[in-house]
Amino acid sequence: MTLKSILISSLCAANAIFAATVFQNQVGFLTNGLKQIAVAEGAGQTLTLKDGEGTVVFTTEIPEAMPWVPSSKDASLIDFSEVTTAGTYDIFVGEEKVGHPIIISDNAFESVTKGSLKFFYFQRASTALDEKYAGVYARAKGHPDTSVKYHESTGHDIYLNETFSAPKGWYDAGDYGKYIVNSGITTYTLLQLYQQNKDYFDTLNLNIPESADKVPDILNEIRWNLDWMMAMQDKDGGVFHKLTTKQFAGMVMPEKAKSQRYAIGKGVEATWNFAAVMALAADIYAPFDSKFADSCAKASAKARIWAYENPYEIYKQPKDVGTGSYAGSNTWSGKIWTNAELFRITGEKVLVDSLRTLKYSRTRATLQSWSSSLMLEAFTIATNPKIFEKADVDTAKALIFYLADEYVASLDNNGFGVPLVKGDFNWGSNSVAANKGMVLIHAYILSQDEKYLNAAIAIADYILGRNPLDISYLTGYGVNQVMHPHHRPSQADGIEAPVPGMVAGGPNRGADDASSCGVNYAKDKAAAEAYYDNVCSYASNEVAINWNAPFAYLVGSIQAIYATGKTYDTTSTASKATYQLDLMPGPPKSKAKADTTENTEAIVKDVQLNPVQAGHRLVIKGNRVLLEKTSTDGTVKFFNLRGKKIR
Ligand code: 9MR
Ligand code: 9MR
Repeated sequence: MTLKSILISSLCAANAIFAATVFQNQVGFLTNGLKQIAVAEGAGQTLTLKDGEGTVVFTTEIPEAMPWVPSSKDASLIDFSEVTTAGTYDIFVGEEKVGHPIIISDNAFESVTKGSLKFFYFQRASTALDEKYAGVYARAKGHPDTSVKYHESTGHDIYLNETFSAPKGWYDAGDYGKYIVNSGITTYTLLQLYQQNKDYFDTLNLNIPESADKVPDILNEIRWNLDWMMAMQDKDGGVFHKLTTKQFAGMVMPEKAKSQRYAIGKGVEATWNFAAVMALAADIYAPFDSKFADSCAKASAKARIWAYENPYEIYKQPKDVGTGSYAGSNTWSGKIWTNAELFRITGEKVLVDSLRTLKYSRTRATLQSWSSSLMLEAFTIATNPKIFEKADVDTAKALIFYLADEYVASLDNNGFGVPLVKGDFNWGSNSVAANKGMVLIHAYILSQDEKYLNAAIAIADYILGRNPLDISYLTGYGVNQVMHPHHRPSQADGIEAPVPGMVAGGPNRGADDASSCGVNYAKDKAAAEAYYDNVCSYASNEVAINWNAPFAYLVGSIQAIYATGKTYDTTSTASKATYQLDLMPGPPKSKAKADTTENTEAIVKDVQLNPVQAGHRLVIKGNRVLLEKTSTDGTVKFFNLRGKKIR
């Protein structure tokens, strides 16, 4: 035996023991898109891709492995984008077949686009799901929400035993609550997906009950939630924070969860969210249902006035309520967001001033989430350069590129080729991933620079399997799928596989549910491995509408861009100033006096039931209601209800 052959045979023996492991998108790669996989324990060996006949279509030497901080394993990144023939291929390292089949097609992201949008149909409240659309996941009607009570936190007199009707909407997540703040970002994200990719989505069929009508299915689905949101606006323009039971239901089907439902809270967070979304909806639905669009525009303007007049109505979770709080979102950006969306449809100058405050927050760019809408207004402004002034457009773009460039930079020497960092792995980390993708898609739309599109594809690949757990986080798609999400219908329906098309929350270093699970699955784990595919794990394995929406946006935009060969044209006038709305805060001048008294009474009543915050109280001076703020040194200052200092 020569020395060389001894070396070769011992190398082969070593390979047999330390087989290379492949981490890859398990669903599909686009024919003309970026194609990457990550390989651990393979450096120095030869990797080949073979087609069904065994013909080698790609071969490379596996490069040195690199770390990726959120993973315990180092990996070598392989790029096989040069393979542009649709088909199914097997991966070999040396002679050994590894990983999962590589599927390449022009429509690789279409099934996941449809699936992640169909999820919203499965989440519909107040309706039965017919077998024709839901297949084995057909179910009875739950939560009619036609006699909803007012919780005292709404400011309504609970002794009157009034009820109101607010049916439809999507269940928020694995629970059956409906929350305005979270509906806001979700609905905006889906509306943008449509608005920016009309050619693709005008004809995409989701097989839902409205599929036969003339409205694009994605808009039919969104309408289900908008109808509910509309019903959450109180007569005075303020919007209730949420509609839930007082406590979470057990793990039962919707029709078995029969506890009384309440409107809970009424505050600026929900009201700004509502106002922004309704303004965008007014624009998008105008060609399909002008009456509805008109009512969206009016509801938006009315909500905005309420929010201006009640800036201190901050949602506080009542003591007797245990459902999700969605408390603490930033309201200054909700205000800018609303003014931006309303400016787009009215052209009213009074709305522009607040946009200027964006300048000061440029370096505070924060990824969008249910609690921060700053990037949402940035998306709207940056993609409408014909409507907004250059200074505002430049600021919005700066915000987007500030974040997008940071994500792209994180790809340097990154073994998995995934632009996520350790700090991303908290409750709902897959939505952080998908929302980063949404920023990157905007950077691509605005620059046409492929590095942003490629980084977005890397994030889609991550969620679909290129992660250290070799798991597809989208139920129903991929080889190793999530099987036990914290999702009440999936747990209670007696069907083994969960409802398809749901993005699981994902790894969470915090393991906030460790006590419910009886195990701390994050202990001694790398960030991207702190995940538990168990129904107990609401902090790593729940599903949620605001997690599915950015994923649908991400894969839907990527698919649409490759299918149509173009991106959203930001230079086309996206909309005209078509609405004339009453935008001035304060009661209409002609009836000023009567309304003031009425408002005063309403406000005072609210206050007694719902104190503002420590050191603040509302006082009546003459016929005016003022906010009195006492600081810790005892100084007292007075403000009017629009936040302006009086003395
Ligand atoms: O099922 C609830 C889930 O939808 C929420 O996101 C989560 C956090 O608020 O709470 C879940 O409910 C759990 C409760 O908080 C604690 N006891 C166990 C409940 C079900 O797992
Ligand atoms: O997504 C929310 C996450 O950011 C919070 O940390 C967490 C705890 O407040 O709540 C998450 O939202 C849950 C909501 O409160 C109730 N429905 C299920 C949501 C997803 O877990």
